[in-house]
Amino acid sequence: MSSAESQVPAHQQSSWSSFVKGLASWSGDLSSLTAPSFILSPTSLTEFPAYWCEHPDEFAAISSGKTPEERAKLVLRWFILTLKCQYATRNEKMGSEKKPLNPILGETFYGSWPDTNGRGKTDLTVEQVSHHPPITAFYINNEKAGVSLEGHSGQKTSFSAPSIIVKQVGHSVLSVKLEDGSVEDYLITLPRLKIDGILYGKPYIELTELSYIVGSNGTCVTIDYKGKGWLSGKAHSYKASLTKDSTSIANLEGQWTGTTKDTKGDLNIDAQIPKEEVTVKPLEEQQIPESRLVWKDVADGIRSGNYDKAGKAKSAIENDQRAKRKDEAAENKKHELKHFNHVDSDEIYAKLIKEVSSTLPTSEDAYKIKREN
Ligand code: HC3
Repeated sequence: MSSAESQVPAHQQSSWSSFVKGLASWSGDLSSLTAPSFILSPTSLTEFPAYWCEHPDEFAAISSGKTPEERAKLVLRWFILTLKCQYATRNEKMGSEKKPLNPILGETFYGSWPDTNGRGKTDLTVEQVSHHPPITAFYINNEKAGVSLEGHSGQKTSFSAPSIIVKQVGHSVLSVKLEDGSVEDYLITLPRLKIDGILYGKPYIELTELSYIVGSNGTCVTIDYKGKGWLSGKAHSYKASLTKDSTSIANLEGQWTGTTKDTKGDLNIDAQIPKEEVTVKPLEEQQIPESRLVWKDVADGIRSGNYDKAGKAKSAIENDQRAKRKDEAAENKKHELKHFNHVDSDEIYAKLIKEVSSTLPTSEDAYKIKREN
């Protein structure tokens, strides 16, 4: 690598080299590895579930499908559009993938997308339900449209030179209330990530292997993610096939950051359509442990380049957390989740995963939103 290609600031070259060397012997939770300041993000991972809904109209439109086939196509369209938001927006906004803030246990993030076309408002509830290992649970709901998404996300990371491999732990379930009062569920598994560009100090995400969307209505999507050099030779390429009771409905080929063609039908997608960021109430109206308030001083320090301020604020949060856990242990008290209940085995996962994979676990735990009576 020539120094002209490197995005690492000259004065951080040696700490970046040590960080990269450290990665080679690292496996487990990357969030706790200390990284050089230029690669730090001022955003906590509890904000990331908002990426699932940066096309709120597409999300709400799912229930307008009249048949299982129509709804499955709308689910697939919405899902493909979420990929660019989830895995490429930070590159566009900040020039590269950065290291997000590691949420504290119980940290919350609330947001919404206003009703812009009569389909209703969409609300987001996020809670950090585990710190070691880090797990984030979320619930996105459009009451009027009758569409919701419930899921949790964690990561297992390893280094396979020159990339970081991130196995996503968890799954999501999209539920659609139908006119006859019944509910259709779609199990969504999460793709594997390969973080490239590390040696140059310009990390970016490529998706790899397979992910699935399995409907309780007999529909099934397999998505095969391939990087550069496959099909069109373009980055972020993928192929997806949608079937209903084994009959093919759509065959997609394209880029999840760009355009997709349906070689079977009419499900052509343009991932460049405008997205809508989540609306969050002002900081003055937030309360601890709401994410932006918890991390305010750290984020201010990172944004203004005052890393000393950021470091001190981060240590204060971590010390406070250690003291809280110690007190809980001394009092024999367990941290209570605010918005979610943990279940050892998600019934929907166990029922639907069988339809697509014999290699994925037959049962997975989950976090279910606590419903008000
Ligand atoms: C791997 C990752 C943390 C996890 C992020 C997840 C998987 C979280 C759930 C979202 O729905 C999707 C998502 C997108 C990005 C993922 C992050 C990318 C980088 C970050 C690592 C912990 C940081 C790696 C450090 C460095 C310096 C290479 O960026």
